Amino acid sequence: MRKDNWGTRGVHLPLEKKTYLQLIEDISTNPSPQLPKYALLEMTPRAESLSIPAAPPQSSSAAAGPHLYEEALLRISPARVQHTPTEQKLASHIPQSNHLLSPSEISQGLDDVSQDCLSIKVTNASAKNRGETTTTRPTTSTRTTTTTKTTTTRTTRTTTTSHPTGTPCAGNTPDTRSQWCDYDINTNYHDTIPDTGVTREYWLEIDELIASPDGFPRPAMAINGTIPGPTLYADWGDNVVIHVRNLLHETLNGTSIHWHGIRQQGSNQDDGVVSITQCPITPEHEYTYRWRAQQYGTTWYHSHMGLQAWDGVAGGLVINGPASADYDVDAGTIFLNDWPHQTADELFWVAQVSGPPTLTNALINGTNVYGSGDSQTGERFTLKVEEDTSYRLRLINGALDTHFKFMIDNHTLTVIAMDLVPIEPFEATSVSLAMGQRYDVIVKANQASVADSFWLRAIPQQACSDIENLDNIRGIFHYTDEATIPDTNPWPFEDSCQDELASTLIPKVPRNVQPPDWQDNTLATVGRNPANLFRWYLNSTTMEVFWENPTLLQIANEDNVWEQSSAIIDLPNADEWVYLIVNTTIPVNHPIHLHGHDFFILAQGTNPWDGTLQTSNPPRRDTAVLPGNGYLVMAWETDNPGAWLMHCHIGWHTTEGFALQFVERYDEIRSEGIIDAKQLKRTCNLWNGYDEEFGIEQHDSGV
Ligand SMILES: [Cu+2]
Repeated sequence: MRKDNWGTRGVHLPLEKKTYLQLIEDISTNPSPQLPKYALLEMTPRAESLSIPAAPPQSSSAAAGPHLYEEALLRISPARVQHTPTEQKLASHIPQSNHLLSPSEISQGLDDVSQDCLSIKVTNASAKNRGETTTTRPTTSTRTTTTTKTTTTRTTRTTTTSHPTGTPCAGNTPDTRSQWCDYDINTNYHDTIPDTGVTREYWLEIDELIASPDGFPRPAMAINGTIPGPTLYADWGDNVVIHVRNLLHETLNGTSIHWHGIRQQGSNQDDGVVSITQCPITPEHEYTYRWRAQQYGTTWYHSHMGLQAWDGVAGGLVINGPASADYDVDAGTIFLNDWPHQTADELFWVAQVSGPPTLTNALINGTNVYGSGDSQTGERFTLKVEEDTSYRLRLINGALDTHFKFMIDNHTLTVIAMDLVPIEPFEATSVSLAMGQRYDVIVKANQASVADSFWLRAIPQQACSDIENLDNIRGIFHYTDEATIPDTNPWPFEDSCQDELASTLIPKVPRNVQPPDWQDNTLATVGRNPANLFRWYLNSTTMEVFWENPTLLQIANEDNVWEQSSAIIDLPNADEWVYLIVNTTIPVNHPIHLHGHDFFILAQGTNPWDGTLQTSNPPRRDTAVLPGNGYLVMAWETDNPGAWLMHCHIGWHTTEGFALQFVERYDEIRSEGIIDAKQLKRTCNLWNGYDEEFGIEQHDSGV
């Protein structure tokens, strides 16, 4: 059993802890590479003032947040060997004299670092012209500036990715959003992918820190020093290469990054799921993911180890492409997260023993207020808009256990995509987002005559969520330069954790479902394991898989006899239609997420099911709600060889075993070069060595 209260996956490493002032003192007197890097982790009386939320400056239309934390800047010793571009950049902002940084120095450093966090490298000569698309693709173009800069400063870094062969698309304009050069919104992206010849390369570092996104400091984990992590951008058809470095050695955490909803056709090993597609990335080591942006739209990436995703290891992922309706400005991602004042890992023990705990607060793009009156801390999310301009908002529910309804008072929303699937636009006053789901919406700023500012709300649905700061997950949508406190009222809504109506979710590229070649039923139940801890079961099996023995390693070793607790279902045949009926008699909703596929929703509702199936262009997406005491009938084609996880996206439930895995086309996984056995074994050997040295214990389902 772990004894400390956060993040630890095993025994505690006896690192010398120091306060901020001690560290600065150390650096001043002895700038040696041996300085402890993580001296700031302990929550000290200094921590509160250390964790100033400093939102990087963005364009006027862009949203506030995410926060970059001061520690991310300060903890790097200038004398240390700098092994990544981000670290080099961070270090360059620490004055040689090592005096305490002034707020303006910090601000300047954060600004530069926030640019550098994106660390894009585009390996295509024609990509240098991308900066000229400013007016049509605002969010991308901001980053494109960075591209040129970082590329030139990294001449010593070589890239092993393929040489450019194709043609990037310059994008579209506010009046031609349905277009995408030789392609458009009607192109069937399931079969057709632009060859851009562009490889986008990113460097991410996962580290521990004290963060106070709502003004309350607590231990957290962050990517490149921000919560949420930096939004990554690509264009439809690009190759994406991401180097992930694990710096979680204070808490002895392995890690991985899963690219939620990315199809990973032919690249199953880059799906980033520990115990399934890889061993954990060992602290102080790097793992490189490579995949193709076959789809486009809005998604996110997050750790797929333990509950790290909900302690801060998550970020937005935007793939530019056509859209099913026009808009003026891409306002970027809006991340909705619950945010307890204890770590998810600490609360996991409560969840296992006595059920889901009340969570303290929630954040909009990594920021919110907490408390009231004079004791209120934190800052609200703000979004400045111009009258008569339309904005695309990319909503992401990255919560652990909170179902949100999103709305902006007095403004209607035009919904244009669900997950990575463009849909026929429909109007709504609010949208319902289960954990793991995304909706892209367009809002027209046309209410300036009514008020200067309006509440933008993420409302936790009490039917399935429990947040202390319930009615105060709000940002400000404002027309004036300064955000003033709005005096506006929410749209009426029904408190509910159901998906949007299937009749409104009509995929723009229609696809029909054929009769099943294979089908199965699975019943979701909950019970106590021998240790009297809650576990979820699918057909009487609760998943328990092991970090050191991922499914792909077993396949590489030619094993094909699975442990019952692996919860593996074999789908050996190519291009068959699979139907899976998931049912539960327990009144708890579960957002079901399938890796490697956008699945079709043939039926969904509360029991009893009358057997009706929608096979003509049904909704399809990567995450859908299994209603409490209800059913979800899913279908997909076996068109993607690999080991694919299916699980409930409630953090507690995933870690409590609510998961299955499908080994799709076993023979081809082995024969088609999908497994890079060398990389797989190297990662596992490193992890096993670390495990042996520190005695890491696994307390959860393994995914
Ligand atoms: Cu669940």
